Amino acid sequence: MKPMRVLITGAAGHVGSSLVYRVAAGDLFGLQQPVILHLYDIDKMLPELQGEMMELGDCAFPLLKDVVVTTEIDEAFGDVDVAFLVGAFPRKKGMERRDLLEANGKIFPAQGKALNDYANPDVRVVVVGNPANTNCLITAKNAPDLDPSQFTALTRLDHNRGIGMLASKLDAYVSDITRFTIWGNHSGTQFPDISHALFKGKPVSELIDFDWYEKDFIPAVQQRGSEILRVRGMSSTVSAAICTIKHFKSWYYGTNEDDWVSKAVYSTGNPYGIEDDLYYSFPVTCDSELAYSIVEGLEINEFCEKMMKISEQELISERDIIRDLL
Ligand code: NAX
Repeated sequence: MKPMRVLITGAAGHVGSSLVYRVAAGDLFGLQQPVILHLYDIDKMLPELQGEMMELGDCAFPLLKDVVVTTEIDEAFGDVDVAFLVGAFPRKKGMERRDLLEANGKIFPAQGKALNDYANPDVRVVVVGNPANTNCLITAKNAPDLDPSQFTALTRLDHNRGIGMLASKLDAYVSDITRFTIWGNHSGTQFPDISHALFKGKPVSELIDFDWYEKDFIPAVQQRGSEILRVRGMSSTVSAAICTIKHFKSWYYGTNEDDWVSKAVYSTGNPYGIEDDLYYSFPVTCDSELAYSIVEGLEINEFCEKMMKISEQELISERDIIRDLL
């Protein structure tokens, strides 16, 4: 079987290194498919990457055919089938969102060009590095030979955070909750929507108090990343890596019947009147290998529409800031 080449950028960082060992162990494609890992980071992280490669060797993963460790972009992106774009400049104290957008905006045009020029033309891309939705837009726009549907940004962590909190509120298993949605940006404006969510087939909205939903649940999901940072002085790592894998697996193997997942995908032509040319999180089903569709026909009430628009506006203003990079 031909090995799948999986690129992880920022592979020396917290999320990247958590991903590396899981992909090597077969978490992405199952226990038959060999993989070749491409580990990419900036020059000063080379010793970290080399240490990671030694540890991978020590694990003797049966499916790991080879490891490419590099700080050269053409080598890193060469022939890759899957690209997890995790590497990004971290937000520092006192930095505004605009500063972060500008700093990270500089990273992603080069990576879009490298995907365009060196990757497998059928590559699938998951952008994790923040601001993930707008970084995804920059990457896709700099890869004109690839289709915008080959690019996605991670909101699965937000989706799973929401399901986890609902399950806890309802004293239920997470598997009993379906049709939950994150709309919009992976940021404090994201909208966690329970208006179509079901608990064992019953509407969740009939089982919980709207006041709790609006005043406690929505801000808790929106601010979960900051809360983790506050509690332990470090942002999400393993949960981010696991949800990145879940995001890709839903795409590759398909979503469960009668359910969907949240993914930030290209908004052009979406059925909910969201502005074109953004990467916006929608409810998405995946029916066959590496294809997805935005769920159509959901009724959107006034409250939901207002919340969805807030996040849309934020994405439009992010796009305005980095327009020269598109
Ligand atoms: P770390 O600071 O631990 O790691 C980032 C890594 O990226 C470092 O090794 C750094 O050297 C590397 N890097 C910097 N510039 C690079 C470049 N030009 N090319 C390649 N690599 C580069 O951060 P970590 O905690 O791993 O988080 C990584 C990114 O994920 C951050 O942007 C973070 O905000 C984002 N997250 C996104 C999440 C999401 O749900 N979309 C959740 C988890 C995470 O917070």
